[in-house]
Formats: sequence, structure tokens, C-alpha cells
Amino acid sequence: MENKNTVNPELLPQKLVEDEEEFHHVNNPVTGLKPIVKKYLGAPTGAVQKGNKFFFTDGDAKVEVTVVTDEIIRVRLAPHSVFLDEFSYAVPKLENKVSLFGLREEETEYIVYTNIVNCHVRKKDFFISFSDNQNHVTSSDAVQMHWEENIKFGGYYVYCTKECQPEESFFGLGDKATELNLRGKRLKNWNTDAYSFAWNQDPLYRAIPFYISLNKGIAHGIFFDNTFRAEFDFGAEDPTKTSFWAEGGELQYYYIHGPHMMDVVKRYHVITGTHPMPPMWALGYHQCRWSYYPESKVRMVTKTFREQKIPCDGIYLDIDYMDGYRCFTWNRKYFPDPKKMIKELADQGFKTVVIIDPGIRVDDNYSVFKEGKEKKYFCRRCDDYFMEGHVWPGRCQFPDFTNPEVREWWGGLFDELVQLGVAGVWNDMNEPAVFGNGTFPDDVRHQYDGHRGSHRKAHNVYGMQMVRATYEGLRKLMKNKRPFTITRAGYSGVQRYSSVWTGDNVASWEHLKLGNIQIQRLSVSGISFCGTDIGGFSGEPDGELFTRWIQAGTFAPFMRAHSAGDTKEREPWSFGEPYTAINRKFIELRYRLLPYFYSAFWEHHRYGFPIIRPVVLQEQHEEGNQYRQDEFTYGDKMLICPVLEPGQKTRKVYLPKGKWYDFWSHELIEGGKEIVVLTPLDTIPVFVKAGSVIPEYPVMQYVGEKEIDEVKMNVYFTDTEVNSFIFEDYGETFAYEQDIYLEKKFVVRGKENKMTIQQSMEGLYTPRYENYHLNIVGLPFKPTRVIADNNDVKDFVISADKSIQLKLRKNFTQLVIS
Ligand code: MIG
Repeated sequence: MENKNTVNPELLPQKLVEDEEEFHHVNNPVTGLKPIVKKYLGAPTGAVQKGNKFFFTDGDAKVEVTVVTDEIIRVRLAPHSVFLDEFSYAVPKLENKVSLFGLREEETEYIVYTNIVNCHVRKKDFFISFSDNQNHVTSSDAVQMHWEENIKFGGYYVYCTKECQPEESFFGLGDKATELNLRGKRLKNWNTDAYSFAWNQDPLYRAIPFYISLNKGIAHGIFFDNTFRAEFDFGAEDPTKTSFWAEGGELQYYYIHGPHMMDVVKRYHVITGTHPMPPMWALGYHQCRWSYYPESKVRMVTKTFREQKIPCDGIYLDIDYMDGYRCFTWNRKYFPDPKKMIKELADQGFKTVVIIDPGIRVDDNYSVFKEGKEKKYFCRRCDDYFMEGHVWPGRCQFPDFTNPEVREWWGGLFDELVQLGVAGVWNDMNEPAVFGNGTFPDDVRHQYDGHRGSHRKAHNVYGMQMVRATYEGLRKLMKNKRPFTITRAGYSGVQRYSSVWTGDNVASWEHLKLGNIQIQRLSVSGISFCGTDIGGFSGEPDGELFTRWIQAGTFAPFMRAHSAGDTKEREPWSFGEPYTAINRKFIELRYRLLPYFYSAFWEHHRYGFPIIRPVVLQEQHEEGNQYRQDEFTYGDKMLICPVLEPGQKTRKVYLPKGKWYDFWSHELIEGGKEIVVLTPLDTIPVFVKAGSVIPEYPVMQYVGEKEIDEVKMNVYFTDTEVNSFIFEDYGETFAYEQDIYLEKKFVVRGKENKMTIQQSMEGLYTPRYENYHLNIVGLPFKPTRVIADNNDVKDFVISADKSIQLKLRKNFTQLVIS
């Protein structure tokens, strides 16, 4: 909390600028009239520094400017000088890593500066703007920060309005169901169960109040850390203005400097965190359906995977595994011996993931309810009644996951499931969703980690705190094993606890296209570990749509097929040939590329890179890229362009500048342009950047099926120099937190008659395998000599497709081919 003594007593009170403009939201509930006016900041009267915080006042309202890092500055507004508690679920700890900062007063403005950015506070009118160290202005207020008193609930509606430039584009905000570029849209943040959502439907299940602006090739980000109902307007109401506002809480935002979009995204991760490493199996294929029951059905499905030789790691139990939908119980009629079943599934390589809902059935004979009731863990209304609502189990009460004690309790409830061998937990309905009313009424109270509030404040974080409780509980119970969690609802920072799926989509081509945008958007919004229900949750895909979805899903960080229970069978073999064979080929490809995907995950976890990246993130300076939304890269080496239309025989693909290899044919193509690619049903456009080293595993039916005795390294010739990074570790423990892992770096250099590959490694992990199988693609000359660390390699083979095959010790440091 901010200390009152920081206000310079010499700062003279200034008159507030009041506007006669009428209040738009609700009438004054007492008088029924509209007398409430918007209040704007008056002119600042001076500046006071306290550590890395700078305070400005107009005599009544106060503004705090915090230097967070060299590139991140936070702004807060207190309408009558009293700031709210400094507490955020999104930002667990505000790191202060600034090399240099200070305050400068000039004739017309105050400037809070770091080495990299300046925050300008204009003396005339309290407009706030940001610039880089070349004095290039990146973001400016279009009006002063303003607010309105909220008579009904107390506090203020808070508003910030910035200039919107003619060519400015906007990205981020989580998984909005619309074009990737948000220019011209107005969008709302209020977590909503949006069954069968439509294109442009808003809001959806998650609230991620972070956006990236791109103006003339220069990017910055704004993270509006406010959990109340909030809206963003990107030039919709007025093309010259970008605004964001909320129905309560504090006007508090982080300005995140670029100029590269990638830097903005990475810096957003610095504030809100990244996904922990998942168990490697979680990057495999997951099969889900509402519902696989009874046990015989589960066994039939899993058996068929193995018979059909279609790889699969995750098998899901939806709500019917429970007894009357009571969380943490089993329906013994359907599943008489869950321990035995889960064990036998595990022996065949299947990890069992079970669903959990927040609604707890009101039933005094049910231990979870009894305990929650006794310990007062359930949410209550303003007059102390319990928050009751109907969900699957019937009449329910709901744990207050914003109470740390409740989270601890909830986490512990997974003990039995963990003992039974459950490997992952799927957190559903946590917007929270309630039949009838949709969600909780606003007056429900929450403990909010000691910063009490109503549901207006807690709604958007409820789901995140539920999955946090789940994750933290599992983490304790599973000892050193990595838990796997999936959630539907979330708020900024939810990535620290869970993967995310996009909710109840529809089996339509439009949804395939939309899902492809949603996962790109989630990725740049901090939530890299995401995917859509492959095939579409409701409705019936035909074989073609399902196969196109499997192909796209192969390159989604989270790959799960799911469907509603009232639809036809929906497994990869359900549509017959040729679909089954193509689905198999792509799921196998997913398993072949696992070490590459796993490395990209590490780059996310450790360094804050998004796993998949829209083209505009690679090439923000290229005109036109701000509208591309079909193609994306996975990591920085592979470019994917899913087929999103029925009957499509060819499609256009944009390749960023540089040289690319067609993944299937190895044809070398110069990028920086659109090309037309053949798209028969058994393929989608995939390209590999020249110079890449892409690690590959043999096809396995599940992670850990075989001991890997050789890793294939696919090396793509380049005539320049390209670095590749590969990450390896045990794949299922937290040993990586003790630095037990291996980071490998490959440097590939080429000339017309020579190619060298250098390898260096750092880390404490030693993989079990001894050798690489090198597959060198695109060599422009016929090699005569291959030298590995000064030794002649004799047994290399030139294949019919001119690629070079050779075996090499995994610790080689240099390979020269001439
Ligand atoms: O009210 O558990 O989005 O994936 O299969 C529906 C049943 C509840 C919604 C989820 C969906 C899940 C379904 N659930």
C-alpha cells in the first residue's frame, strides 16, 4: 500500500475539471436521474519520487507511475488520492529490474525515464504519453484519464482513452472470436459459458486484458490489469481513439515497450508468467468425448487405438464418471474398479484425465459438501445466504477459490484421484457457469486473498483460481511429477497453472478457421498451451472436416479431439478410409516432431516466447502482414498453413522472407511472397526454414513406449548461418527446476561446396541414447568428404532424393561436409 507521506505538502490543490457530459451506464439509482458526471484529471501540480514510484496530483486525484523494468512502466489512478491495495492475481510479484531511471522536469512536462522509455506527464492537462529513447512517441492519451462515481456499488467506473493512429493495428485479448487484427472492434471481458459460440460473439470464456498495438512497424503493449467487467474499443466508436474501461477497481495499466511485437509478448510474460513444463505425454494426442462410459466403452476406445496403430496418450472421463455428478466420487456402476482400470490403461500407455466442476451438490451425506459447509468454504450472497445455483449435480454451492484456505482444501481433495493413478484434471464450468442465470449474481462475496470484493471483482478470476487450486494441489500430491491441467475459464496469468481449450465450438468449417485464429491470439496473449476441440464439440463433421481439423490440430500446442455425447462416434477411425490413414499419418507426425515441440515449449517456459506465432509477429514491418491470420509458425523454424475450406485443392501461402523447404517434397523456395501450394486431402502446407535442425523421434504409440536409441536430426542446408535450439530432459519431473536439463545449440553454415554443423551444449542432463541419425536435406553439391571432429566418416549414404544419411555420436562438436 502506498504511504500517505509521499505527497509533497507543497503541492497546491487544483481545481478539478468537471465535464457536464452525462453518465452513460446507469441512472443514479436513488434519484433515477442522470446527474453523475465524468471527472477528468486536472493539471498536475508537481511530482514526487519515492523509490521507483513517481506521484503526480491535480490536488485531489493522484497518479502513480512505477518504473517496473527498463521497458515496462505502470500507471495507476486514485480519484481521491487513495490507491487500492497493491494486489493482483495476474502479477504474482512485481519484479523491479531497472538499470537506470529518474525524473526530469521540462517546461511543458514531467518525464519519468529509463534507458529505454520515457513516460511524459503533460503539465497543461495531465495527458500521459510514452516515447522511446529517440523521442519517438509510441502512445499518447487522447483525453485525460477519467472516472465516474458508482453510486450503487461504490468505487468508480474508470476510463482511459488513447489516440488511435490511422494505420494502427491491434492484437491480443485472448481468444476473441473474430479476426486476428482487432482494429475497429469493441470487445468485452466477462467470462461467459458460450456454448456453440458464433463468429464475432463476445464475450467468451476468458478475460485477458492485454493488447498489442502495431503502428507503422512499431509495437507496444497495454496490459489493463483490472478484473471487473471491462471493455476495449479499438477505433470502433471513434476511429481516432482507443479506449479501455472497467466497471470498478483501479485504472491500472502497464505500458510495455517494443518496438518488436515479440519483445512486447515476451515482456508481458515477464509480468504474468509462463506455463510450467508439461509432462511430455501431454504434448501427444488426447482423445476425449462426452462421455466415455461405462468402463467397457473406455476399454473399447483405447483398445482400438492400439489395434489401429494410431498413437494416443490422453484418455478423458467426462462428468458421467462421477456419482450423480458429485466431484471427487465415482459412479461404481459404470466404473466398478477405477484403480484397476486406470492401471491397466496406463500399462497400455494411456494417461487418464478426469473432469472436475466447481459446483458441489448440496447433500449432507456427501463428504465434500459436508466439509465445505462446516468450514464455511462456500460462496455467499451479500445478505449472507449461500450462493446456490443449479448445475449438473442439481442444487449446488460453490467453493470460494479466491480464499487461499479453500484452494488448499480443494487441492487436497485430489488425493484419492491421484492415488488411483489419475494423471490430469480438466477444469470445466469455471467461468463460473450456472444454469439459468448464466453465472453468479454480482452481489456474491469473495475473500479475494484478503482483499475482499463482490463477484463483480472476482468473476473473471474465479476460474483461474479454481485451476490454480487444482494445479497446486496436484503438484503437492504428485510429488516430483508434473501435473497436467486444462481449464476453460481464465484471466491473465492463468498460464502459470494450466493449459486452455477454447470451449464448446461447432463442427463447421467456419469454426475450424476461427479456432486457427483463436490459438494464435491466445499464444500472443500469454496462453501458448492451447487448442480447440478437434472436430467441433457440437454438430457433425464429415470425414473431410475432421481430417482437416486433425491436420491443423497436429500443430496446435494442445491436441485433443472432443465431442458432445449426442453426436456420432468421433474417433480418428470413425470416418473410414481414406480418412483413417491420413489421420494416422498426422498423429504420427505429431509424435515424430515431439522433441521439436518440446523444445519450443521450453523456449516458452524459460524465455517467454509464444509457441505458435502469427506471421505478423515474425515480420511486423511487412505491409499486409497485419491482416494475415491463416499461416503461423510453430517455434521459429516451421511454418504451417492449415487447409480451412472444404474441397480445397490448392491454397495460397505467404512465406516470410528467407529460404524455406517444403516439408514434404524438400523443394527449396524463396520467401517474402505468396505462393500457391497443392493441398490434396492427405497434406497441408508445412515449410521448414533453411538452416534449421529439426529433431525427430521414431513413431511411438505413446510417449515412453520405447526407449529412444537414436534421435533423428533433420538438417536443412542454408547458404547463410542459422542457429537452432533443442531442449532435452527427463520429460516428467521437476528436475529442470534444479537445472537438470540439456540445452543444445546447433549452428549450420553453408557455402556452395561446403557445409558445417556445430553443436554445443549446456546443462546437467545426459540423454540415454548414444547416436544421432543425421538427415541432411538440400545439399547443393555432391559430398566427397565428411569429417566429424577431425575423423573421417566413411559410412555416409546419399539417398535417391539426394539427402545425406549418416550416424554420428551425440556429442560431436563439429561436422564438415565438402
Ligand atoms: O454443460 O461436461 O465445455 O467440453 O464435455 C456442459 C460436459 C458441460 C462443457 C464443456 C464440454 C464438456 C461438457 N461441459
